[in-house]
Parts: sequence; structure tokens; C-alpha cells
Amino acid sequence: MKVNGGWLASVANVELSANRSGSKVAMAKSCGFGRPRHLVKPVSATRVAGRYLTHQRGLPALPVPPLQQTCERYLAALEPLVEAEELTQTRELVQDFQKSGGVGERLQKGLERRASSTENWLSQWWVQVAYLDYRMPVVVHSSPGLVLPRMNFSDKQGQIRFAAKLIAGVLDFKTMIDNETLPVEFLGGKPLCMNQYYEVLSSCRVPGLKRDSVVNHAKSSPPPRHITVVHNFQFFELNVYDGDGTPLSSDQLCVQLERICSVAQEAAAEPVGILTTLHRDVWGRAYLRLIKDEMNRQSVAAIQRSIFTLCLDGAAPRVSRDESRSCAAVQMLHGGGSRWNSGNRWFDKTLQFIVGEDGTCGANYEHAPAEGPPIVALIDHVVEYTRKSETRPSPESSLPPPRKLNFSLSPETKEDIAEAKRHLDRLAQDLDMKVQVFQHFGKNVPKTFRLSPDAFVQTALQLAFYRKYGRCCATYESASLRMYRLGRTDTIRSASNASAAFVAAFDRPGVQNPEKLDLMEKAVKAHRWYTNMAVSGQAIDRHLLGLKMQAAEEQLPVPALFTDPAYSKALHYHLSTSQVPSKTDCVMCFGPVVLDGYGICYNPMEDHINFAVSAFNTCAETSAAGLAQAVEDALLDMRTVLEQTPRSKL
Ligand code: COA
Ligand code: HC5
Repeated sequence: MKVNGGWLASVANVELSANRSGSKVAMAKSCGFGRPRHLVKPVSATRVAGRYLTHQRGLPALPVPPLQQTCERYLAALEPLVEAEELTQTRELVQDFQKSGGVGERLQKGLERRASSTENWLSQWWVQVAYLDYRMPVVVHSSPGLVLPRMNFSDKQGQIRFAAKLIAGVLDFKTMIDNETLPVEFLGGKPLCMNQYYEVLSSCRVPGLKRDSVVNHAKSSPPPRHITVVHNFQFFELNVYDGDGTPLSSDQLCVQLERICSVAQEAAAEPVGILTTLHRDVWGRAYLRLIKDEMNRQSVAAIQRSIFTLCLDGAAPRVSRDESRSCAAVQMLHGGGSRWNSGNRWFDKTLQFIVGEDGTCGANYEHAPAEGPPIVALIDHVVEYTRKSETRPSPESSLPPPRKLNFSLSPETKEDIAEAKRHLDRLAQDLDMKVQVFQHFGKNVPKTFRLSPDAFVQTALQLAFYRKYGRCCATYESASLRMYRLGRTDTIRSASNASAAFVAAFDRPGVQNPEKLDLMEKAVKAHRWYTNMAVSGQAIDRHLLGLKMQAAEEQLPVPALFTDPAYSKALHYHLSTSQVPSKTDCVMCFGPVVLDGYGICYNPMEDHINFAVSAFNTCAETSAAGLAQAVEDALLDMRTVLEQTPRSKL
């Protein structure tokens, strides 16, 4: 499977002919919730009409950074990545771009106008460019996976019982969404935008011929009351509320899931869901063929409208204990291949919970509507819920059976399914995934040494990459922009002049510990500085994207700055990384964004760190296990320097 430049390279390839709308981003109704406890300030559980809107209106608007500042910081970010000669050329392009009366100034004014007439000048563009216009399969290339700690069951009965509790847990969380009683989250003392919580349930991506869309049914009247369950490649509509709107109890859900399993067991079915793993243009065409049939159209609509999808998986490949976590990550990311569980999914669905037969559980989510943290907060809540025993007595009344969603498959659609299987199997073969639990320490050690744990990990990633390849690389780390209304993310560029100096010196013969320590502290502090700048809306990447989009909006030629080879290099992220913390000890994962790169997701706990490193087997230069080992070594070596070197108290 070709990556074709990858996620965010689509950012580099924005077509300038399209006149994109700068219209207001629709404001969803409702309020917000919390992830790490320390960030959460609970609000009272009584419903206050309009609380969400009041909260949202109080949030600041995303600023447009000053042009001069972005130009300077862009050149600084290129220094560790490109040759001196190339940089000289780029410097000239930047000068020309930002000069008084130049195109940069015009575009900047355009962006400022857009900022004053929209809820958020960036978010709608971002969702289009990063997700809906991005045509690679969502599987591996866009949708992340999440692996829960292995649950304590190993048979069908246990699988059903756990799945029933899980559904009840999601409904419990949904009640907080519906009542606007989720606590508002805070980051660095500032309240965060809670909009994403209202986008994850009852929504679904829909393929288009050139561009996809997302439909959200949460606000439709009446709102959806069912989930979809997929088992043995067959889909079922399961109503999860009783007649008076009370969520079904776990016991009731158990009965319903048993009914589904016995019906699904009887028949064999074509894995129609595997169509959602196709390249988006191909799926867009196959989708039109599929829904030409009225019954199919209704079945697809039921999936799209459902609150979420529950995948009751069949067997997964048997692997050694050593490989089991990496194998679970793969099950969450793509299902393991067409002969395993890849057809037991609807990957366009925003939220899919996956419950395996052997206690392997997790989720996969379609990224367009939300970032990881709100999904993780929901999952943390669900896990906590499943650990509690239910006190509610189960009503006696019998429930109507779940409705099977039937499909009538034309020869063309059967061929589409066969094609999807072939492509998915190639992609599954190509994905190289290594889950590594770093057991030696977690956030505790960097904190003891008064260093930011996240910046410490990112500096270790730089050292690991340099040790393997003898150079620095463009590195992406997600930074939250949720301090701003409807904020999504910007990029923390982890490769800096300070990190380059540190990694080059670390193994150089003759360099002593005090110098290593000094360079390490400078690198870690430079990263923390960039992080602060990014979360306060002053990073460079989304601003540059905005300027480029504004040129398209005004139907101007692409400014030379964006056709410069240095710009492409800056966007070719050999390391695509993200920190996603959770209360539950889970592993999150995603694929690389370029053919010759790595995807690294990490979850730093207090005394250990869960890493998932991905790469592609077709690239001879990369190895997920190799890099994971190098990261482990880098973290240990950095700790040794910290422990063995006296530091000043200042
Ligand atoms: N000395 C001692 N402790 C320190 C420290 C220092 N110099 N600097 C930070 N710490 C502490 C913090 O107080 C915090 O404590 P806690 O564990 O009690 O919460 C902890 O170390 C973590 O801080 P740090 O490692 O610096 O990272 P962060 O929590 O500020 O996270 C980002 C940094 C970039 C990950 C965060 O700002 C962000 O944007 N997160 C969202 C990313 C995202 O959306 N990812 C998914 C995309 S889909
Ligand atoms: C369940 C964890 C999901 C993490 C997903 C994530 O970090 O996505 C990034 C989103 C962004 O806008 O930065 C994209 N990335 C996977 C390419 C880093």
C-alpha cells in the first residue's frame, strides 16, 4: 500500500483552485468533561440550561500569530533539517514573502479578516485538509487504535458479559453529555473547549467521490436510541433504551447480545464492513453502488445513525506472550486481516468498541470529529464503570429482538469486497507494529530532576532516531489548541537546534557528563518552550497552512514559499508522535504518516511508559522493534547522566 506523501503531506498539496468556504463553523450544543484528575474542575451535576454555550462563549478565539514571528520561527525550525545552502535560498523566499506590501502581508490580512468573522479561523480548514480531503484509507493511515488492559475472561459468555457492561458504561457517560453535566477540563489552569465530546457519539464519516463528510445525528429529533453490534461479519441494530427512555441494564443487554450471537452464528456472511477500509475515492464509488439497493441504504443508514458500534470479535491469531500486546494493537488498528477481524468493523463509524473472545479489548476511532483525549476520557469512564457491580435490578419484561441489518450484494459489490480484502491484507502485511512497555520509570524520574516529562521523552526520541540514522528528522508532536473555541491541534516541532546539539554530542568520544547534562537540559527546555508556544496558538505550522489556504481562497498562485523543497522536507515527518495520557493503563497506537517513517504514540504513567511504535515493512530502513529498543536505551542513558552528574540548585 502506497502512502503517497502521507497525512499532512496532503497539507502540502492543498489545491489552490478551490474556493473554500470561510463560513462560520457550526456550533454544536452542550458542555464538557475531564481526563487526568488534576486538570479537572468538577461542576455541579444539576442541569443548567445553556451552560455549554456560556462556557464556550467564554473561551478565547484562536489568534492569528504575527507574520514576522512565524517567518523567523520557520527558518529556525528548518536549521536542524536542511543544508546551509538550501536554507539560504529559503531565507530569500521568506524575505520576499514577508516584505512590506508583499503577498504574505495580503494573506495575513485575509486571515485576520477570516478570524474576525468565524468561530475559529482554522478548524474547518483543518478538518477538511487533514481528514476529509485525505484520500488514503482511514485504516492505519488515519484512525487510531486503543488497547485496554487484558480483561479477565476467556470464553463467549465472558465476552458477552463484559460487552454488556461496556455498553452500559458508555450510556452512563452519554447521560452526562445529554444533561450537560460533564466537568469542564483545564490545561495549565485554563478551561478547555468541550465541543469534541458532542461530536463522538451518533456520528459517522460518509465517503464521497473526492471529499468525505461527517454526519452527526446526536441533535436529530428523535435522537438515535440504538447501537450497532457486529458479530461474525453481520450487523445488528440493538435498541439500548427501554420505552420510557431508561438505558437498558447490563443484564438486559446481556440477553440481547446472546440473541445476536446465536443468530449470527447460524449464517456465514460476506464481510461488507471491509469496504470501509478502501482508499476513499474507491470506497466513494463502491458506496454509491452499495446504497443503490434500498435495503442496503437503510442498513447503512442504521449504522451511521447508531450511537456507536460494538464489534464482538471472533478468534485472533495465537501468538507468544511477548507478541500479544503488539498483536492486540494490530487488532484495534486494522482487525488483523480479512481472515481475522477486519471485516468485523465499520471503520467510518466515529467510535467502535472492540471486544475479543480472549479478553483482548479496545477501540478504534475515526479521527475527523475529535482528538484522542475526549475519546480516552470516555473510555476511562467506561472502564471504571465496568469494574463496579451494578446495583440496579433488571426489569422482567421481555424486549423485542435486535434487528438484523441485511444486505443484498450485487456482483459489483462482491467484487468491491474482494478488492477491499486484497488491499487490506496487503496493508496488514505491511504494518510493522511494536508495543513496548518501558518499565524502568515514568513521569516520576524527570519530575524529580525538575524536567518536563513530555519534553524528556521527546528528547529521548530525538536521541534514538539520531543513533539509528546519524541525522535529525522532521518530527511532529500533537499539541492541543483546545484552550481556544473549537480548537483542534498544532504541531510541536521536536527537532530544534538545541536537540540537534544534544544528540550530536551525546555519544561523541570525549564529551563529559556535565556537558551532556547541560545540552540535555537545554534541549528539554527548548521543547517545553515550543510546547508552551504551541498550546497558546503561536506555533508555525497551522499558521503557514492558513496562509496557504488563504491564497487558495483568494485564487492567488501558490506562494513560492510553499513549493520550496525545504517546505516539503519540513512536512515529511519521519517521526509522527503524540502523547495521549489515560487513567487506565492502556496502549494507544497509529500508523506512520510517511512510507519511510515511524508513528509513535506514548502514554506516560507515573512509573512506566506505554509506547506503540509503527513502521512499514516495505521500507527496508525502518524497524518498529529496532526503534523501540533505541528509545528504551536513550531513556535509560539519559537517566544515567541525570543521576551521575551533580546539578546546580538554580
Ligand atoms: N518539573 C517538575 N514537574 C514538571 C515539570 C518540571 N519542570 N514540567 C512539567 N511537570 C509536571 C507537570 O506538572 C505534570 O504533572 P502531573 O503528572 O501531575 O500532571 C506532568 O509533569 C506532565 O507535564 P509535561 O510532561 O510537561 O506535559 P503536559 O502534560 O504539559 O503535556 C502536551 C504536553 C504537549 C502533551 C500537552 O500540552 C498537549 O497538548 N496534550 C494534548 C495532545 C493531544 O491532543 N494528543 C492527541 C492528539 S489526537
Ligand atoms: C487514541 C490516541 C490517538 C492519538 C491520535 C493523534 O495523536 O493524532 C494526531 C492528531 C493531530 O492533529 O495531531 C495525528 N497523528 C497521529 C498523525 C500524530
